[in-house]
This record gives sequence, structure tokens and C-alpha cells, in this order.
Amino acid sequence: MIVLKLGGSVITEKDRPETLDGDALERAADAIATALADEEDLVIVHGGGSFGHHNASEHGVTTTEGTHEAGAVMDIHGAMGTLNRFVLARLHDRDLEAVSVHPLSTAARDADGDLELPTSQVRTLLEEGFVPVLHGDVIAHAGAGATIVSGDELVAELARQLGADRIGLCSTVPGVLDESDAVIERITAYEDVESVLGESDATDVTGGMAAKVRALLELEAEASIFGLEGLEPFLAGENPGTTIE
Ligand code: IP8
Repeated sequence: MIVLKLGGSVITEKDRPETLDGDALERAADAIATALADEEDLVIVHGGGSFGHHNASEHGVTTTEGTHEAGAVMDIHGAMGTLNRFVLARLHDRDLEAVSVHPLSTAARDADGDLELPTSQVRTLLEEGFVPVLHGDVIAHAGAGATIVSGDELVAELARQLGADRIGLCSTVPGVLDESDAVIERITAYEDVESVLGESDATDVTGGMAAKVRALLELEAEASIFGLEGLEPFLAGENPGTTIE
């Protein structure tokens, strides 16, 4: 079973509010359609890119700073829903049985900020031959109103609960890069790469590459971070980009 994240910056123009990168999304959907001919179970999670982060920062909402305004919640969720419809449409064009699972309607954070994500619907959708598609979202947060849940957090939680065999993060870069922009092939400890992991350069309320690597290091399953060109090889069982174990 594979959990795949399509990075928001891959499928959108991250610096221009609510702008899709249509070509990139088509390429990603092609790669997924080719791979799924092998009947492997696949859960897709997509990020926000220019569809969620701008709205979230406009309302001052992050993974820890919440809002109690329904308008803010629905604005952020609405932007993510719009992007989700674009993603689903491209997958349906390729006859993939993709079905949305919206975190706002299922997940929550407890008072410590820990994510509670029910997965029985995802499991059953997989068993029935569907491709569940989740996305970064805004969710209820005990004591804080509503806060952001990143696609990366969802990937980690899904991988844990569903016992994923492989995790893939499709990013705008071909992997985690060192000081001379060469792809680091393997990361086994955060300290090894701490000095080269800078902050994300566009509006990103959920932490950029450093947060991704940290979260992936905690998981049982091997994870790969790769660019769009690595998506098809990854789904075919190869290890493009950076492997995190
Ligand atoms: O792009 C965040 O998801 P991410 C989604 O995976 C929102 O960090 C609503 C900002």
C-alpha cells in the first residue's frame, strides 16, 4: 500500500493566489494512471500551494494559531475544496476511481494539538477499489477553534494507521538538496541534514522541507522525496530522489 503526497507547490503556481499548474497536474495524473494499472492500493494526499496557504495566512491561521470565525474556516476549506475538485477531475479523466475525503469533516486536534484522524472510511474505500484523496485542510482544534492540518501530517498519520509499505512525497525539487544543490540520496538522522534545510521560500504556514524530513524520519515505512519526473519511477517501485529511513 502506498501513500502519495502531491505537493501543493507542484500542482499550483505557489506565488500566485489560487492558480493551478495545469501541466504539472496533468503529468502527475498521467503517472498515477499508468502506475495504477498494477492494481496497487494507493491513497493520495495533496497540499495547498497557492490554494490554501494564502487564505490561511490572511486569516492568521497556522497549525497552532486557530480561528473561531466560521468565515475564515470556510474560506480556507473552500480554497482547498476548489483545488481538490481540480485534482479529482484530472484523475477521473483517466478513469481512476478517485473519491475525496475532506479532513474538516473527519479529523480534529485534541487540546495538546495532536491529530485525531479516523481512517475506517479510507480503509473501506481502498477495499472497495477506490482511490481516496485527502488534502491539507483546516480542522477543529480543542481550545483553539480551528487550525491547519498539513498534507504532510496526514501522510504520516495515514501511513502509521494503515501500515503503508511505501510513502512518496512529490515535490518541486528532485529530492532533498545539499549545499551544492545535489540530491542527498539517503537520510537516516535529522542532524545529518539540519544545516542544509532552510525555510520554504513561498508563503507556507506548515513548515517546508525541514518539517517534512523530521516527520518522515519518525515513520516505520521508507519514504522518498522526489520531483515530478520521479513520480512514475517511484510508483513503479524505484527509489528516485532522496530516501528517508
Ligand atoms: O500544503 C496545508 O497543506 P500543505 C493546507 O500540505 C492549508 O502544508 C489549508 C494551508
